[in-house]
Amino acid sequence: MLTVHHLNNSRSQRVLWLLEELGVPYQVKRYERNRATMRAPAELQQVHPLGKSPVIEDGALKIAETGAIIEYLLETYDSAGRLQPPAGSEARRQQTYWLHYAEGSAMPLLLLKLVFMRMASGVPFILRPLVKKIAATGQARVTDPQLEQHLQYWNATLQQTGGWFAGSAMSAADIMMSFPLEAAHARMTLSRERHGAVLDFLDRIHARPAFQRALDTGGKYELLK
Ligand SMILES: N[C@@H](CCC(=O)N[C@@H](CS)C(=O)NCC(=O)O)C(=O)O
Repeated sequence: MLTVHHLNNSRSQRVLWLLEELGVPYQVKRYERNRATMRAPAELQQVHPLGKSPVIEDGALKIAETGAIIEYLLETYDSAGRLQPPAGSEARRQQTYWLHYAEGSAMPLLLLKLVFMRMASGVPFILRPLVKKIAATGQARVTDPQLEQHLQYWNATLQQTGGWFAGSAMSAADIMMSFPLEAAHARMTLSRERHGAVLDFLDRIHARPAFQRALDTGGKYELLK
């Protein structure tokens, strides 16, 4: 049976959700982050040299990187095209774009924001005000204006397509993009006025039975707001 190496509160939630949407049987091997460092346990390095999640094993195959996993699952278990627009269509091209964009463009910025947010923790008391100031400046000058630009881009895209990232129906692009949207919601202040379509998207995906089943399987997901 297909195995998902799943880290709590992580990107691998998307893989569980996709498997639930497709109705593919799977089992989960759970790993817990270190509460102080938020790093994955060293045990995950026995699964993959980078020790990151998600990784899946399907028979003799072992696949890492969410985008690569999602492409493999679509090719192998979605011959009916339930979660991918037809090959050659403009919507399919859009799906490919968002599958790459999520980890290539959105997540590096969101990770930098997280680094700034946590920069002062663990720093000696005497240095803390200075480090806090540096972190606040980094957010004000670097991450926050760019993240707002990305948020506006997502909002406009979702408004234009009627609520989904690639074409007029839900696709794997929405599953891939769910994590940057969750992370942005957790790390930025979103408003109905400026980010209404993004917030509606999150409400809509959270209400899906397959999303809820994936939460039951994956355990507590603290990025949810
Ligand atoms: N681009 C990779 C990123 C993988 C990644 O950074 N995973 C995080 C979970 S959100 C992780 O395992 N972090 C634990 C650690 O770095 O120790 C993917 O999408 O699969």
